[in-house]
Amino acid sequence: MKEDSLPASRFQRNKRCIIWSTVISLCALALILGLAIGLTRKSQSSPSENDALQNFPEQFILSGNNFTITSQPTTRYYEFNITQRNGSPDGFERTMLVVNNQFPGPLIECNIGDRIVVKVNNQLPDGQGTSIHWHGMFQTNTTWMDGTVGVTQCPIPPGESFTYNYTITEQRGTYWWHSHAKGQYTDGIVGPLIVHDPNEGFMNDYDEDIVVMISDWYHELSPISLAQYANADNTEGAEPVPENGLINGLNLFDCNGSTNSSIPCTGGTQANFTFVPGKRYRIRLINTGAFAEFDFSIDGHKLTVVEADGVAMKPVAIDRVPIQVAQRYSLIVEANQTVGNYWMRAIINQNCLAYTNDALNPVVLAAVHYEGANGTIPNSPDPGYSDPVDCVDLDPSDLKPVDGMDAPPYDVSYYIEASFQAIREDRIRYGYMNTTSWSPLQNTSTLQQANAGVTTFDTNTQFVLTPPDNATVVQLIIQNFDDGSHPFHLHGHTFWLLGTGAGYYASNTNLNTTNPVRRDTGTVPAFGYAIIRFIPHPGMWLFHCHLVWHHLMGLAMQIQYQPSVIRSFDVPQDWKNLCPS
Ligand SMILES: [Cu+2]
Repeated sequence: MKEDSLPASRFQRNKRCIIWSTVISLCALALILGLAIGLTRKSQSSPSENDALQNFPEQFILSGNNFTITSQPTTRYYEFNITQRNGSPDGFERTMLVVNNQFPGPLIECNIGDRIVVKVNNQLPDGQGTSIHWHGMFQTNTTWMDGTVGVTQCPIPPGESFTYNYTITEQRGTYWWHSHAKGQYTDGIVGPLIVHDPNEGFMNDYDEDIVVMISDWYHELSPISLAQYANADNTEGAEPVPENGLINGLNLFDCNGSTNSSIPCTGGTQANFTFVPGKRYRIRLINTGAFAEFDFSIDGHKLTVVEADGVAMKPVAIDRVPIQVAQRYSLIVEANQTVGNYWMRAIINQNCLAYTNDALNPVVLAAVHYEGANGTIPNSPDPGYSDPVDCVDLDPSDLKPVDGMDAPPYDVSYYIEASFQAIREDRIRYGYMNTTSWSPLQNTSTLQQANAGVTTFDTNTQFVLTPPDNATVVQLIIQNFDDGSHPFHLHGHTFWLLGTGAGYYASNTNLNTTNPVRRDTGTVPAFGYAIIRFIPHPGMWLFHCHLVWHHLMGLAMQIQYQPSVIRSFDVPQDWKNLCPS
């Protein structure tokens, strides 16, 4: 899609007029109806402390609201107002950071080829800069729109705005967006990003399309949890353990387990889904959490995996899916069981947690209600699952991309050691990629510097790997010296995952180059290794463990590709202005 072809044609403008007048008429009708039946929902654009935090389950049912799946590109405009407020997704009230007064945040639903324009208004209190990262988006020729504080931009200061503007080419499937400033997404700045494509290949294999976001949930703001973790007394490096888990932003909580009786606690509600007997559902499963790995299942139903991280996979039917932080799967589920009510289970794998939190019920449930069933509360028996011993991905050998591509030979290969070490004077354990522990640059970003012609970076905090300009395929061997596994995410790319294993990578380690899984987030096992290959494109790309606590302690590095092209990028002035000169 060329940029100059994007301005709307008269036909499109007329069409847009018709759409807008339809939208306006529908809005007016909805308003009248809303008033008539006494709906109390407030305007989404003017949140105040007194409004209840909004959860809109209807936004998780895709292709509603007259959305049309088409290959005709358009521009979609959004406005995100980011505020700090109280909320109680599971009935336990805490301070949250949210977009448009809703949690989970607004759905971005679009078609391949669409231009996405999001004006982000930072209405957070002083000192809290923010950004939005579009997880999994390639950002081809728009690396500055990747939304990563300290890497591709400076934070949007409180009271100010920044408009993201990028085009989604050659990508379809299931993505998400989240703040990439400190640990803010853990506090509520998250939402789904779905890209439709009429040529995705399996649109005829399902009738309904729904989003299921699962996440762990902490009852403290992320800076408080981080302070517990980043502490010299925490010699074992025990990561904070969540108090709960959520499905589409909801769950119950046992208020008796709450230690502070002065904090309002109502016990919450569970998410619920309605199945029409005989219909087939595409579930877009997204782990938007901070730390916990989940195993997802629906009692009595097979799950057929057809997509991982935006890449269509040959169908494989399984009973439960392990999903690491930041990963996504599309699962096709047929409502082919006896009409009744069934539990959807997202179970936190406690073998991946550093300690037991008595407040945590690791079995996170939602109700799947068949239309016509008696009652709504599931009574399906507990399948008696136990937690997998290892905190690893769904077996990569189960995932075969439909669009088969063998991993090409690499032009350059790098060996990277990931570790946690308490070697500084403060005795705090930091994450290292080789000898560098990442922390974001202040008042600038590596991309800003690279665009201005800077070629060397502060190696204390920035490990910037610059492959040769003519390297078309880059290989990374990541050797993990930590007792925890790490779901690594490469910004702006999907990579081939050629192999993972326990122990040390060796030159005779068996690599699978025959149509291996391609994804954007893959797990390096505890005391193990992973080998990935990717085709780099110009820009500055963060490569980091997506477990928030590990990332914040420095387990991150950057790939800089073709610095001369980065220097030639005509970056927008408002982007430059984010960094104080
Ligand atoms: Cu990690």
